[in-house]
Amino acid sequence: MSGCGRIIRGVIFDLDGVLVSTDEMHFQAWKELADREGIPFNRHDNERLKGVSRARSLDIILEKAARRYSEDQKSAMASAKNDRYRELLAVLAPRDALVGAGEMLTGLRAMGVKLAVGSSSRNAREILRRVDLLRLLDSVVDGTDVSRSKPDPEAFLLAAARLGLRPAECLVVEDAAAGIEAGIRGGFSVLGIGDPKLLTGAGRWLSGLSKSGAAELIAGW
Ligand code: B16
Ligand code: MG
Repeated sequence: MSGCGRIIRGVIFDLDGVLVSTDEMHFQAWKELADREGIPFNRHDNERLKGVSRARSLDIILEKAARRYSEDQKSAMASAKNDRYRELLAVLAPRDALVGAGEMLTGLRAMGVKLAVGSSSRNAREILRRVDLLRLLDSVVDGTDVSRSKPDPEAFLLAAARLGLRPAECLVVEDAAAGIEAGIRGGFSVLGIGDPKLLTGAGRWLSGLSKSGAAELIAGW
């Protein structure tokens, strides 16, 4: 939503695809698992996994499986994928924050804007620590804090509550269709990061956080 004369007092950032990109690591870990099981999985399929939970990601991958898996087998597969993903995360360092992310957080903080992350990832805190952005945030809501993952607005609503703000006072910044939908359903102003054709419903779009100043980001909603 934009053009309603809202004053933005808080910004809730999605993590993966907005502040940092671990897409390639998620893809590699899922691809290795799919190959082991003989399940077709390519980069096009991978697009559907962005922003959704680990369990839902596995269900999407298993749509193309030739056999059925028990809940115990699925839980073991999700856990094996996460072990591999965490091995890959070990190389993450401050240089891996996306261009403009640190500057945007620093600029907004200097203006007194409250800052949170609302991520589906259960690894969000560790990722933020590795890229040295954790210290710039007032609150982090991750996949361990919510029972319903995006497109449900639970993560963003909890983040706003922790900032002491109403949804109408917060801007959600998201790169995935599921997250844009979550922001809209929660009553937030929503900025899309990426291709407007894939992110319908956002009030505005940017190709990345380096394309805007902090004051510009929150003005005019
Ligand atoms: P994990 P976000 C999401 O992070 C990723 O976009 C999505 O691909 C992943 O499946 C999900 O986190 C869960 O991640 O397996 O680490 O719990 O975009 O919501 O920050
Ligand atoms: Mg994302």
